[in-house]
Amino acid sequence: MGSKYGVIVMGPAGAGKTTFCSALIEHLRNNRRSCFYINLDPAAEDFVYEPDVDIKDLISLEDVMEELHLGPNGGLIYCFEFLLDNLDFITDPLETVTDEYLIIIDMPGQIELYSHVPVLPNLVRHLAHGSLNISMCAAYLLESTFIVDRAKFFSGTLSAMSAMLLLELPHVNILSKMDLVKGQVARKDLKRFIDPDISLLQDVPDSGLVYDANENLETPDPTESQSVMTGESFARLNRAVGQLIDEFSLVSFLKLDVQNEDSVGSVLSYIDDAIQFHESQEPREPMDDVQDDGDMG
Ligand SMILES: Nc1nc2c(ncn2[C@@H]2O[C@H](COP(=O)(O)OP(=O)(O)O)[C@@H](O)[C@H]2O)c(=O)[nH]1
Ligand SMILES: [Mg+2]
Repeated sequence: MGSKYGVIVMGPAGAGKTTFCSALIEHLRNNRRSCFYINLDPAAEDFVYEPDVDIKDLISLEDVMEELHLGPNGGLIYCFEFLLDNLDFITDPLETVTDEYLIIIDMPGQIELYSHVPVLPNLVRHLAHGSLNISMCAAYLLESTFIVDRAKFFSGTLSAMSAMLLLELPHVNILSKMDLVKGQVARKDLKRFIDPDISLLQDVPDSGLVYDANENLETPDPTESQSVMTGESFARLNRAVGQLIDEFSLVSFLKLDVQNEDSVGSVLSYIDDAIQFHESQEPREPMDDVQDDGDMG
């Protein structure tokens, strides 16, 4: 009986997923909450908190690449297919995890996982809809430094949306590493990224993203990379992407500064809401909170 609760932390490589997981674990500990940490990145090495389950104990990406002559991306997909064939590795330890725990799943950054390869939806189906019946949400991280390059930001937003549609889970989008853009972006500009405003793609004259009916009277050489990135077709593609994001209007971001406990706590409260964590919790006796705490000063 009882339910289980979890969050799957996703996003491109280097977005700060593992760092966010550590900050989340620390925050949970400080607030006397339990967590169960699962690492599914077979290339991850350094952890502040040792994972309770680590895919590296099942399969080594290095071995896969060497023995099957695969690159890192193909190797990773192989590892996930292997995991799906050996699901007990992850489902068995989860059987005994109770409803007070937050299960945190730290994912690799390979973008194909979030676009068209079906391994992740399969895994999620087993965790969320199988006998484990984990109430789960997805946290998708995007680096705030992407804001500097608007086309990059919108392509990142598109990948967040793709993951959202692929997994059909409650979804929390997070703009990570806010410390890196602090003081560099005006508050009102930042707002247009938090709740993406597609006109951002149109008001950067020097990016070539502005459509001007009088320009390009001569057709540029389409094979030149410069003309691809500044030409009208690139601008039109961007506008189409922007419009798509706008029409779905599903993507908005929470700001995350991992160094800041309040910021981590605020993101956690969105995750808790998405999985309806608090609804399940038994009211605790005040004495439960001070147990095993010798220093109550
Ligand atoms: N300045 C800053 N750096 C960060 C932050 N989060 C992560 N990093 C750095 O970004 C790099 C990638 O972080 P990591 O958590 O391993 O990303 P992952 O690949 O998504 O798991 C590491 O060098 C981190 O130290 C952040 O909030 N601020
Ligand atoms: Mg990582």
